[in-house]
Amino acid sequence: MSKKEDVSNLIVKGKAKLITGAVQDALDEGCEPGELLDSMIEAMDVVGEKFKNNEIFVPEMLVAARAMKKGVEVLKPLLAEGGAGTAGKVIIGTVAGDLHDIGKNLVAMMIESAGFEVIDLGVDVSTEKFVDAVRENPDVKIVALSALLTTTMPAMKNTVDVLNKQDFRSNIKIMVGGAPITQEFADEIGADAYTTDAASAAQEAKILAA
Ligand code: B1M
Repeated sequence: MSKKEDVSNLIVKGKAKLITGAVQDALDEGCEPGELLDSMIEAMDVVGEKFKNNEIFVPEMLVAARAMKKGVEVLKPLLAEGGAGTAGKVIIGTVAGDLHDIGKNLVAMMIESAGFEVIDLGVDVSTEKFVDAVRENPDVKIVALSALLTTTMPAMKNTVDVLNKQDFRSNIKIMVGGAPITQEFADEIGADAYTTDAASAAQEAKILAA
């Protein structure tokens, strides 16, 4: 078994204590950080499948998430290319009722490494909190919303609805993403952009802020 596969297995099994060493081993073996991250994301899909099939339950999903986060920490400095907020400010958060933050954190990391200053509001972020954050940061260029549950897609819609009615609307761009989100949904709710993954989110942010 390759070191890369070792990392995936440790994520699926939720072995957070062993993950740092395993990620380092895979890198030492010559695995590219981006390639390793992709296989780690695939491991989370395996976790999701197992959950869907009732082979594992929420606690196992939680420990897998912990292992994933620890692994990403090792990769972070290698994936980040630098840049010190020169491209502008981005506010990011996972919408109300939604606690998933791994994808949102990856998007924040890639946007940051594209040269933006990122204000991360965390998870379960209310519409009011997004609005307040824009008011507190009038120079913000982009508001980025993540949702991982079909049940929190209405919260994303509500946040975009409310943002669309604010006086500052013409000064900001709204980006949305997350596993259940589609281009069609993004268009329907009046967001400015939808992207499927963290790397394309960073590319899109650069286009929107230009
Ligand atoms: Co949850 N969960 N979960 N979960 N969980 C999913 C999402 C699920 C698909 C699993 C499944 O059934 N197969 C399912 C949702 C089903 C649905 O809505 N259709 C689900 C469920 C049902 C639930 C609970 C309801 C379970 C329960 O309690 N009965 C519950 C809800 C809690 C809540 O939020 N209120 C729940 C809880 C949890 C944990 C807390 C245990 C844990 C999250 C821990 C954490 O994030 N800190 C968890 C996990 C780990 C998952 C899975 C297994 C993995 C998610 C993940 O991190 N993926 C997930 C199954 C899956 O995704 N395959 C699942 C890796 C991550 C890199 O991908 O987040 O998709 P992702 O991000 C991607 C893209 O989506 C995109 O970029 C990233 C990659 O580059 N992206 C953006 C994300 N945000 C973006 C924003 C952008 C652009 C792109 O622009 C702004």
